[in-house]
Amino acid sequence: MAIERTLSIIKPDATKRNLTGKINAKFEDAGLRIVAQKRIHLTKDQAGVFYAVHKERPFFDELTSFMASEPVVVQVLEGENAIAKNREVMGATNPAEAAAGTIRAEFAESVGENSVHGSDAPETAAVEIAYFFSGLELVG
Ligand code: DAT
Ligand code: MG
Repeated sequence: MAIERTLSIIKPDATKRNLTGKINAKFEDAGLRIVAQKRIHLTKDQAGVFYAVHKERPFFDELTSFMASEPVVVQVLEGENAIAKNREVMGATNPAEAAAGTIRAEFAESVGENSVHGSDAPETAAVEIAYFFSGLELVG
């Protein structure tokens, strides 16, 4: 297994409820290291570029409005097999289907407002990390 980096976002439903620390504890307990982190307020257009892969989906407008509704915390997580490990800690997209103990099972409000984003593959992780962070901001 390789040391990987993945892009994580703590979404507006979670920042609004002051859950950043509880969610970060889940990452750290799973052995993921937060090597970069910042709180930003995305515009709807910036959220649209980030989620461009979903632009033809019926929920795209709802998704980008939601992501721009409140600040988010964007972060880079590092560790063994970090991309898959983070997806495991997050739980299924729909919180009703998320395994017990996962972030989405514990905190997500709905399939749309599901508390966290995590990259799904090495290629998307590289693009998503570069969208939010410069090399100087990544401190391993
Ligand atoms: P994930 O965030 O687990 O990678 P995804 O990439 O399929 O899931 O979708 C991106 C986000 O879009 C998801 O976190 C929430 C929203 N979304 C997905 N399916 C949805 C649906 N059926 N209704 C509303 N929002 C949805
Ligand atoms: Mg996805």
